[in-house]
Amino acid sequence: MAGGEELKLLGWWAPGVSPYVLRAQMALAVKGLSYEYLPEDRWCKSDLLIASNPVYKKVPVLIHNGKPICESLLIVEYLDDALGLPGNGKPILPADPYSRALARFWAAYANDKLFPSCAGILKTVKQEERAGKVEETLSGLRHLEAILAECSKGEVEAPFFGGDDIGFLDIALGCYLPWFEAVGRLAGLGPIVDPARTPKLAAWAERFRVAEPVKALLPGVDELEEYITKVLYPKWNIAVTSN
Ligand SMILES: N[C@@H](CCC(=O)N[C@@H](CS)C(=O)NCC(=O)O)C(=O)O
Repeated sequence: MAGGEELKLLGWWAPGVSPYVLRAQMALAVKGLSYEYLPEDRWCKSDLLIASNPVYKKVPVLIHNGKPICESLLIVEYLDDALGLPGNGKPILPADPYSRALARFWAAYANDKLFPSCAGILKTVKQEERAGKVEETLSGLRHLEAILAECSKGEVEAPFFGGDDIGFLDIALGCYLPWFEAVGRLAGLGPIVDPARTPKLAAWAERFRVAEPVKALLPGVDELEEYITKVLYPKWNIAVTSN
């Protein structure tokens, strides 16, 4: 609980595997806010989750002084708006309106296009469809490479999309890094964020992975692979094959 504020996060039972929950946790960590983590189970959702997110019944949901906020990107923005008090870390969103709009655009792109394409690599079985998903993913990463180059146009290269500090787009994209790695391994593709194809993005990923305070939240890729194959493959009706 932060300075009289009550914060609860409805999250996932398996830590780190939901990029959306991870995103909310990263934002809370960057803000230095403490909160109560309430794990949810897909097969047995709590009354609190159903009451808090009656439309989608999905996590994460942040509950701030009893008021629920749904959708991971909105939670990140909300933390900045509602709890951007002095002492609660630096702002996550850029101050400049145009930079804010750009950060929001690319965060939505990562959410709606890039990650579904990447997860789609594992969900598609037909060779041709899978190759299409791989190309969509790599093309998305090339876009982000260009954006990162744009953010780092100054004389000294900025370490993050947010400049010297982790910002909105860093969190929006960084929560997918374990997934990119796991998908690359499971699909036998090698690194998806590959220094040979997208060198700036690969260097950013390396910096982000070890950055405080997000590094402690990132799951091990072995654990994530196990979750994908044991929990998600059956849900997606995918037979486990040895790669
Ligand atoms: N667009 C949502 C996606 C949230 C989402 O898909 N959450 C998954 C966990 S990874 C969930 O709650 N799944 C439960 C279900 O589908 O019933 C966000 O960004 O918060």
